[in-house]
Amino acid sequence: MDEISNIGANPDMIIQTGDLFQNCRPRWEDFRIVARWLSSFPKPVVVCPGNHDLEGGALASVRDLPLGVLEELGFIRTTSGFANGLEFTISQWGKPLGPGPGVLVAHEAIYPPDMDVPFQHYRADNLVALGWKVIIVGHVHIQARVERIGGTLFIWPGAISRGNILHDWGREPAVVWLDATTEPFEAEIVKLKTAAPFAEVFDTKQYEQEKQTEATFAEFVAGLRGAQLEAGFRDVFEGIRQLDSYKGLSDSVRDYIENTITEGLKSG
Ligand SMILES: [Mn+2]
Repeated sequence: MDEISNIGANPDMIIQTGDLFQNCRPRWEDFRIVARWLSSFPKPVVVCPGNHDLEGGALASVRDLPLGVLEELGFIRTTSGFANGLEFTISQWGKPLGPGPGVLVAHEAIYPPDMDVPFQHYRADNLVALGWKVIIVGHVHIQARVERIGGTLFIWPGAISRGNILHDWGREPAVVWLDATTEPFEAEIVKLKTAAPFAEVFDTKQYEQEKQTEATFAEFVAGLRGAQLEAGFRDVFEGIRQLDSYKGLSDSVRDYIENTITEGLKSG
């Protein structure tokens, strides 16, 4: 992170293209690490909320989530507008892309025309007609790449890890330096020298454990559905708290349940 903030000639702004968190309700320790990192930057940090940062991909949920707290604290901006004289628009995952002409920061699945992927996605060459000067892409996990197609400069900033939480792709972690001081804008891939190995970035063991407890919880709730109808929300969830299997759940799953209970009790 220190290396990123020192890249180039002191960046005016750092753009993070989404999925700042793996889970939109990260553990408190993880949230604190991210908040400390963000607060160390003297310049604006713009975050395009990703699908992992939001509940059900809905931007409205951001106010109730850690990402919204970071914005409220002034550490990040998640809205479109002007920053350092640069006009930009943010489009989070799953939303239609509107027309240019400034800089679009999008968390959508946008792939270069030579990559044919077997799932729903935008092809970069089909977006040229929208007229953006620059489209900066999140969500996809491809190696950092910069490509000018027609009048649009496409930037896939890559990721600052060597893979994702499930796969070590051995990719070279990089960021992209965008020079927006002269037209046309130019961009350059900068490989990170201090990036940590996959095994140090991801706690895959803990992730697998959390997945298991989530699966157990899902089965548990499915089994309770009938009982919930008969006994009512309050009785069932008070009952859940007393169970031994509840005590065995991971902290993040328990926090989630506690929030659900609190919200549920409020709405009667
Ligand atoms: Mn994503």
